[in-house]
Amino acid sequence: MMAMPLTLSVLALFALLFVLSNNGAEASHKIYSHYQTLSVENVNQVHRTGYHFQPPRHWINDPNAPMYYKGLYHLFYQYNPKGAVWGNIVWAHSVSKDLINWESLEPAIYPSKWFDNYGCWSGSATVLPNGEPVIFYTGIVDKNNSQIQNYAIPANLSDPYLREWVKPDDNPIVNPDANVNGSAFRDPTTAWWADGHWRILIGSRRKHRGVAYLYRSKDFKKWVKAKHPLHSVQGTGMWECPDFYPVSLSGENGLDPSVMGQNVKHVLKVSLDMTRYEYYTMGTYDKKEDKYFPDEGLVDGWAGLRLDYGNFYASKTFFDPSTNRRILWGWANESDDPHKDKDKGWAGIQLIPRKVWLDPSGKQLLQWPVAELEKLRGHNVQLSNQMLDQGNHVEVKVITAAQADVDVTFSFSSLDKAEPFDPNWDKLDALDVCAQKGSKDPGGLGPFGLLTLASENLEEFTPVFFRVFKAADKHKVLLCSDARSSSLGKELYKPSFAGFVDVDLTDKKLSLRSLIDHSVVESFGAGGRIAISSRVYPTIAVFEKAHLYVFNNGSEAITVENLNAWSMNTPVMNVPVKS
Ligand SMILES: *[C@@H]1O[C@H](CO)[C@@H](O)[C@H](O)[C@H]1NC(C)=O
Ligand SMILES: *[C@@H]1O[C@H](CO)[C@@H](O)[C@H](O)[C@H]1NC(C)=O
Ligand SMILES: *[C@@H]1O[C@H](CO)[C@@H](O)[C@H](O)[C@H]1NC(C)=O
Ligand SMILES: *[C@@H]1O[C@H](CO)[C@@H](O)[C@H](O)[C@H]1NC(C)=O
Ligand SMILES: *[C@H]1O[C@@H](CO)[C@H](O)[C@@H](O)[C@@H]1NC(C)=O
Repeated sequence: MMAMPLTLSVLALFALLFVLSNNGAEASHKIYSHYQTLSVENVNQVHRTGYHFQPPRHWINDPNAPMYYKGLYHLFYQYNPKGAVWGNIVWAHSVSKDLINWESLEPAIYPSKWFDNYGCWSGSATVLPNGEPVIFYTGIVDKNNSQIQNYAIPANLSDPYLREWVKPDDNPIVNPDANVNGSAFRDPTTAWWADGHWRILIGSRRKHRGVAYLYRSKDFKKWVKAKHPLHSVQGTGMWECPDFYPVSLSGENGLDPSVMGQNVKHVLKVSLDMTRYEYYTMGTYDKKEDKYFPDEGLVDGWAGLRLDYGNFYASKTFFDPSTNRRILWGWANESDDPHKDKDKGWAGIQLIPRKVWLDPSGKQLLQWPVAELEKLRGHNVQLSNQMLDQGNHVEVKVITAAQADVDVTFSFSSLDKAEPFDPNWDKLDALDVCAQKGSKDPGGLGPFGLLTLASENLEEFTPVFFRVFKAADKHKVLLCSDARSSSLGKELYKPSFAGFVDVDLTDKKLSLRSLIDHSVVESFGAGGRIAISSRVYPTIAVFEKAHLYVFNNGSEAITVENLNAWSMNTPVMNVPVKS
């Protein structure tokens, strides 16, 4: 009688061990070992993007070490050269003159030394004062995912493509000490210089506390851990991909990471492995204490400000000295499952690079797609002073609605019909408010906005819309990018992504820009005060069957004051550099 259950439990134990040994210490990416090395020949084109960054095939994740060097933008990224799921990670490498047309090179960094034999994970570039770039990255040294920090330098500084990278034998630069969790210790930042020392951050956790460890160096070679982390927050779990940089209190120009002083505020962004979302705060960097203090009133945790309220992770900025901009890259994963990614032969895109700067209010960052993107704009259609009564939708015709850029300003004559804001919603994520108050539920002031990637009879559509609420003391504006009706396809992740945007409604206008690209809708509300990206997979609304509409489902009439839509051309996307 005992034999059966015992056998079963032994089997169960083996199954459990199998799962554990596969998932192990790396919480970030589920492991599908049988797909990891299943090279793809036939790539399914249906949902591939036209102008977002992606390689011809296979899996990508974090953007790494973006930089500008000798007239070229460089982007490295986590890449599986052997399959369409996470695994076998190398640093793929691409270059561009304009951040939009990209040529690919051979992978720059891949496992080859004892200090990175089990993986070359994310990191950053620092361009030293003499103009020489150095990359810091996380090396995996054993099957337990033990993590250390390494550096790599260009083999030939005269080569603007920086084709070849050398990993010197005096690596690593940083080993975890006994107080650091060595399997949660990764993603070194760009270095900054202050008071006679270089400094970097490394993301980590101490039990449930998210931590940004600080390391200092006089010579950029020997790095010593500071007594205190730069910053840490209880209950936030592993901090991945920290990003720390100054922003100017006046104007839109970006700053070199080492700029300090009166006219500067600092930004700390972290990617939370536990939620797979990011948040940021702004605050003061006390370089004497080497500590960072978020501004009062900002939420330093789950519910903090986000660079993007949708599908956006492992982001990283860099300073572009050629245009004095700070530019942000972020990764968007797929919303289908790994079996489908295996079938379609690819997974992951980088979102359009964005310029970031401080809002004049000092209370948040602003973002806008880099101006270079506008070079791809083709055929243009305009609408102006188009009235939208409740229940109306009007088509924006004669553009390629599956691959488009739309910029629209809506106006209304009064705020009176704004619906009451339920105080209980303060406890909810905006995504849940959007789930309750979607585009289909008629409202007062809103829902109004765009229906993107819509089929002609609206069996499928991804609405991006505003809803304005009246709270006790002020109006609250919700921007929602709702994937729930985006596809008739089953077993997809279809979140009702949303965020509240702090915007002045005195002029009774709200603007929206959406970058629509086959399986991604990347939207910027109120002039870049909020961004939301959704990945969606329509089954009917593909290629020329995709339509674009403006709509209003609120009782307050809305005017499309001005709308510009462009068909977007396809850039050079990761064609190999001719040698
Ligand atoms: C991995 O971790 C296990 C459990 O802590 C330990 O027994 C083993 O020696 C480690 N292996 C390596 C290669 O460090
Ligand atoms: C270094 O790069 C320059 C510019 O591309 C090239 O002319 C030169 O041959 C390279 N040197 C070596 C040693 O490869
Ligand atoms: C160390 O980090 C790993 C990976 O995140 C985690 O599984 C483990 O629980 C951590 N250990 C401690 C003591 O926090
Ligand atoms: C507008 O509201 C009507 C009535 O609830 C609904 O049938 C329709 O789907 C809504 N339109 C959109 C775009 O959600
Ligand atoms: C992207 O995929 C969805 C659906 O599988 C997950 O729910 C997200 O957690 C994941 N996001 C990241 C950043 O990995």
